[in-house]
Amino acid sequence: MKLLILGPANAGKTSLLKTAMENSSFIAVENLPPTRGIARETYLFRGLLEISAWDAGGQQKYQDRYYGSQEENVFSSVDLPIYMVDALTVDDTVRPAFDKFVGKIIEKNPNISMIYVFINKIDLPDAKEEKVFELLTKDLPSEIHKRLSFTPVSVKQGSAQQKLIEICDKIIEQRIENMGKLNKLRSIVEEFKANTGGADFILFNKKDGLIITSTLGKFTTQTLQFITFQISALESNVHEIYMKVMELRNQKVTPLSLNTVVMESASNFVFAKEVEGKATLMIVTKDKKLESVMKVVEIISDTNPIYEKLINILEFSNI
Ligand SMILES: Nc1nc2c(ncn2[C@@H]2O[C@H](COP(=O)(O)OP(=O)(O)OP(=O)(O)O)[C@@H](O)[C@H]2O)c(=O)[nH]1
Ligand SMILES: [Mg+2]
Repeated sequence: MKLLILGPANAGKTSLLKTAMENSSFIAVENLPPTRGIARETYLFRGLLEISAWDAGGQQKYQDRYYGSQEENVFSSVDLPIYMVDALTVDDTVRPAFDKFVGKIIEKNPNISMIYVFINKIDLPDAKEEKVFELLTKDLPSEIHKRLSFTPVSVKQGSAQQKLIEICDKIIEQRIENMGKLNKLRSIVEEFKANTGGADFILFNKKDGLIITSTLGKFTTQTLQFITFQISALESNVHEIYMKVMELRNQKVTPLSLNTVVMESASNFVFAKEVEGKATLMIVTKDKKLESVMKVVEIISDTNPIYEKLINILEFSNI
């Protein structure tokens, strides 16, 4: 997991990492020299979570490089972005530097869920954490604000370390939970395969089009760009005819939805089915035998208990 901590010089970034991750006391790190460029360290947090910590020295000459030649390296693939400012500095350099950081993090990591902002040194009598908070949030668009989490902290008193540890614990929890879900999803697609005489199932995450799991293991492919099925004209036409048929049969009309498409090759059928707006299941039948095809249709029916299990897991996950 890549942690990037950036912010103005002297804010307390290195002090935080050393005390939270290396078990050093604050006194032991009180006379740290300014960090020159990026200092990288790897920690195994709680023996579980490997953290690659990128501590970005805040002096201007280094900052220019982060947003220049080193941009791709510094800002890409960040899992945990932290911006640290001190609570003493309220001047007109603070906000533009912050906006630049937030903008770059979101640009390079569009799926990032949270950017943490630590307003440090609140132990000092001149600390103005509320003013700094106001300065950083004034006229901030709400879609940006909701991705930011502000915390007034003190590395000296230990609250910054507590907060960082809390964040890392949450990441561990989330990962363990997701692992469990992933294993369950994997076993469900295997169950599908066993019940359909060997069809292959590939489950795609709808949001990014990436494979969640499949009966072919992990493999890379182009993202599935089937964002939503659209066939509006045909759909309304089919709907009308369907209603007529049901009327003639004296059967109840229930809503029709376009959630499955079927394609055919000389030797297979290929199904793509939307799963509760969260995922798309792609199925390649083993052959074109009636039995193989019927089994697939049966398994992806909303009332099939294994299919229901799949829906339940996806419903409560944020994979
Ligand atoms: N009073 C007080 N001082 C702090 C706190 N956190 C850090 N400091 C002091 O602030 C100074 C700068 O700390 P660093 O951790 O080196 O700051 P930095 O953000 O890494 O600075 P650069 O590497 O230059 O970007 C040191 O003298 C720290 O002891 C705090 O919570 N309270
Ligand atoms: Mg430093």
